[in-house]
Amino acid sequence: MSDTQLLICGKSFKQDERDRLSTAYPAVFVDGPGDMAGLDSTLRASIRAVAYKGHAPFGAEQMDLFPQLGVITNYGVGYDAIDVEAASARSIAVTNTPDVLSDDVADLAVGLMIAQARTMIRGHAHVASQRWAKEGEIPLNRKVSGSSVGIVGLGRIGREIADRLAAFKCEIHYSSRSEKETPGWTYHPDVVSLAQAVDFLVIALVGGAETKGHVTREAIQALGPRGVVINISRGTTVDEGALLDALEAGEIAGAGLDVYENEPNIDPRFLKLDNVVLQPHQGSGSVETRTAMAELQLANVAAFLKGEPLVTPVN
Ligand code: 8YV
Repeated sequence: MSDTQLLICGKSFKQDERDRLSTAYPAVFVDGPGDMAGLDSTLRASIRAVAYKGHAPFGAEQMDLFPQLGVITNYGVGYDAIDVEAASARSIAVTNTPDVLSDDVADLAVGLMIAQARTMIRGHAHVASQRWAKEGEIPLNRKVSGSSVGIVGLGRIGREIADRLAAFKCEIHYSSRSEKETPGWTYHPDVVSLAQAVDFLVIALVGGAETKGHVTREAIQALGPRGVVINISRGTTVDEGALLDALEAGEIAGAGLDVYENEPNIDPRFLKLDNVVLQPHQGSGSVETRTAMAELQLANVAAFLKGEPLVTPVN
């Protein structure tokens, strides 16, 4: 019988995060869910908790490898990689790391809007390549303050984005499953009417099957030639082919993206565009926030192993 109760799964865990977990509890590490079956069966039989980080699917097949598994603690607010229904059916709890990352993700969304509209990437290249002195100013660009913005999904992160943009004197519109109590923001029951009403469409939906392709080709086209798509949620929430078609054809003005359908090997069509600002899924990636996420994940592992209530349960 092994005394290892914790499985740390995810090659994107930083060494200090792994160390913190394995100092707290005897642990074994695998790169991803695909490596779990390779663990020794005696070891698998003793695992009671998984600390997971990543976006590779973690489903019933993997859960069934661990007869004593009681909790999967996800490092991240989005748990679309984990089959929560399969976990619930096996009485396995799932936890995530909400709230602690909302500020960072909202900051990045606003940063992407400003970087795209004010052509900051071009501006940087103009200075760095010394063209400024030779060629003078870059072309005029586009004002963000006071513009009309549509938030797709007014959850915790969506609200943080809206609050920030309200301070930028933007006109706030939103779509969500139901109308929320908001300070004078305009509700749209569907994403097409939302897109018609605004210039910037900021996607802050949860991921997963439920929201796959939620921002449709029709919605992207409804944005029109001044429209900019900002996505800090999951690549799956947008019809990515339709987005690329619209960007290439100039049917919309541009995009600021932190997430893609195929990460990290994104569609090469993105790389040829000059109307986009692309980030490597770093929404929660500040030292402060990642530390808070790691602590919250460990707190959930600890609560479970001590038989205490979970801090941030999902199911
Ligand atoms: C990732 C995220 O968790 O919280 C989320 O849903 O997408 C990110 O914070 C992070 O990149 C680690 O995989």
